[in-house]
Amino acid sequence: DRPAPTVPADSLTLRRGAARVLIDNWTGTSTVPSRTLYPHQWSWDSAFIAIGLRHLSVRRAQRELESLLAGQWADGRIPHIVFNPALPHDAYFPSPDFWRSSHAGRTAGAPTAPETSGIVQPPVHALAAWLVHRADPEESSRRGFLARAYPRLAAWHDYLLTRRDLGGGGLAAVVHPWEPGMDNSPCWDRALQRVEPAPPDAVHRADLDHGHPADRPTDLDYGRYVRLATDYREAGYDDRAARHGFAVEDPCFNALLIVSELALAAMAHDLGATTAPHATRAEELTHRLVTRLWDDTAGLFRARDLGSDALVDERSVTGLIPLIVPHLPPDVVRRLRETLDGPHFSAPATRLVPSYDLTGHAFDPKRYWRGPAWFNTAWLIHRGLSTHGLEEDADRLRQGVLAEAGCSEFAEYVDPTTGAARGTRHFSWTAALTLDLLC
Ligand code: 9YW
Repeated sequence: DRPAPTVPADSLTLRRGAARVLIDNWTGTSTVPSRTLYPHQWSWDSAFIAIGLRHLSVRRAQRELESLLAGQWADGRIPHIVFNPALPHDAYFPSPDFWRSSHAGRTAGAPTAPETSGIVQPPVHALAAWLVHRADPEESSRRGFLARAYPRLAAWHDYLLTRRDLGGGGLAAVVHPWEPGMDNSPCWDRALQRVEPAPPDAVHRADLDHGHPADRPTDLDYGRYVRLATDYREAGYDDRAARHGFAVEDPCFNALLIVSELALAAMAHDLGATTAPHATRAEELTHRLVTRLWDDTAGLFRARDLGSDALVDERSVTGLIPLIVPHLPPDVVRRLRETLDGPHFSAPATRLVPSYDLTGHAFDPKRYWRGPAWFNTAWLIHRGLSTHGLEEDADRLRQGVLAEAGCSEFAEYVDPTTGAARGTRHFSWTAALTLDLLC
């Protein structure tokens, strides 16, 4: 065991390093998560990136979100990828040729350009837009940033609350493991067993050109991801027509919807609207989140598999992120804090939060969302701890983020038990959220 590194004494060096990553990954209209592994625009990455960019350039942070919103569909969905038309099609798999949004998604309202994917990612965008606005309200008002973003973000949430209420319990469901943003989490293993993988020749692992196979999802995972995406495409990405082979209510996804509803409430107030529904919705969603997903025995939220209508018997970081919701019952907050400090998630060597139960049967400290610690989840939990006045815990996590980001070259993720860097380096949201925690 190595001793936990301290934050580099020179936080200016860290700030410069983080800014350099964001500058290098800026394409002129948005920021790629990684120049090599993820060379297009990703949805929740851009939201996290905008939160950091606002400290470098408010205009650029606005632009980041507006570029993403340019890919929004008429049904309100914000796609998980907006493709850069200048790149060759084999730069990333699945490419625009696979998703065919402008054709296959026409009924569901996909734009004719840009090409996008047909699935979504967690709704952290309204929170990001509000934080970007707050960074310089005058500049934002002068440019009409909120007035343009608000109706689009409200339409996005309407999509999730109507078309994606697949369980009928008032929460939004995800229909693909890429949608909760934690692709190969052990939480999805059982639900995915029901999915027949696509044949190997339908899958082109472009990710393995840039990532180590031990750090990435397996071929079997990819076969199933491709099958689910193909079936959704064949149904025209129409949630009323599609028979989803995978449908899950994810705690992190819904918690972000709640804090983003609260951000919309603040935006509506700022814009002078008097009858916006967002605060009431946030309250109702909080109640449903606790009723449908809280597991009092385990002391964390669980994903609900709508295929079996049962809570998934795995402990994952997704179940801790609802700490970010402000109006949780005090007992739930107390239990979440205990769980964070307990044997399943406490990783003193890094002070970060593993993506999956350290004692769990599927724990793998290297492989993506099956154990490694990620910086976006740490940032969300840090915000949750602060929201509930747990400043000492929040500060410990912040120190962990700054130390590990600095000594891992802004890695995509790290081994929570050693701090060893994993995945790609110079990863944008790691840099952006480091910058945010430094400011
Ligand atoms: C994919 C871009 C995305 C993230 C996800 C992460 C991974 C794989 O990379 O997804 O090909 O979409 O799991 O959270 O947004 O950084």
